[in-house]
Amino acid sequence: MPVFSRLTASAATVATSLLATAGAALAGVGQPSPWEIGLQDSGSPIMDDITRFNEFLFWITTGIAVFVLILLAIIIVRFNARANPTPSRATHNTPLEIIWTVVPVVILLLIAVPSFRLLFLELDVPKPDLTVKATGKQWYWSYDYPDNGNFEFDSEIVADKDLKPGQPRLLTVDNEMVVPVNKIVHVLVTGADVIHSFTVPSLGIRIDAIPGRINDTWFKAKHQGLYYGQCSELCGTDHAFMPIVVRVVGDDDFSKWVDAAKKKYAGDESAPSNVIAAAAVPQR
Ligand SMILES: [Cu+2]
Repeated sequence: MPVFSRLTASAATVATSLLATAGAALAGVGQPSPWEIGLQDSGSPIMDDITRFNEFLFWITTGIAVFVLILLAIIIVRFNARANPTPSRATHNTPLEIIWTVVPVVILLLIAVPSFRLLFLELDVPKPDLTVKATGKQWYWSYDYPDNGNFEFDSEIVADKDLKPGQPRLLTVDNEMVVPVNKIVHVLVTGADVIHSFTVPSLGIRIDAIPGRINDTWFKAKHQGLYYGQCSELCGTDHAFMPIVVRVVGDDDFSKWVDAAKKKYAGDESAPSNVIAAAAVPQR
C-alpha cells in the first residue's frame, strides 16, 4: 500500500533530520555537551572533513535503511498469503540481479573514495610549525616541547573539589598542553608503561600511545580556546581520569607561555615516577 510506505518514509526522514539537527545544535566547541548525540563541533580542518564524511555516511545509511523498510512494508502488505494466494514461482531475474550487484558496488565506491582521501590526509603530516611529544603514563600525560627549549611537564586531572567555576568535571587538568592557533602541530605520541590513546575529538585526532614506539598525528587549530580530550585506550584503573586539554592561543601568548614554561619546568627532568604519581593521584 503506497500510503503506508509513504508514511513510514516521511516519518523516518523527519526522525533522522530531527536527530541530525538536535545533534548539531547541542554540540559543544572543544568539549561534549549534555544530550549531544552528534560529533563535537569542529576545531580543525581535518575535523571539518571528518564531520562532512560522517554526515555523508549518515545520509547513505539512512537512505538504505528507508529503502529496505519500504521494501519490507510492500512485501508484508502486498505479498502476504491473503493478498497474494498464488505466489510467483520465479527464481531468477537477470536484470534485477545485475542491478542489486552493481548498485551496492557503486555505493561502496562512493564511500571508499572520500574515505581513503581522508585517511591519507590524516596520516600525511604536512611540514610542521612545531612539534609536541605526548607521553601517556599511568595515569596522566606528559608533554615535551623539543622545538621550544626541550622542557617537559606533567598534566594531571584536577579533582572535583578543586574545580573552579566553568571548568568541566573529569576533563580539567593542572597543566594544559599549549599550542599556537593556525599552526601545524605535529604530535608525537608514545606510552611509558601500557598502551594509552591520545584523543581530542574536536581537533579530529586519535592515535595510540604505545610503549617503545613513536606514533604521530597532526592538527591545525582554527580558533583559540580549550579543546578537551581523554585517553581512549583502556589502560588501567584510572583510565577515565587522565584527560587531555589543549589550550590554543595566539602567537604572542604562546611565546610568553614558552618563556614562562621554560623557567617553571626547568630541571623537571626527575619528573615523578609512576609510583610517586600513583600515590599522589588526587582524591575524587
Ligand atoms: Cu590511558
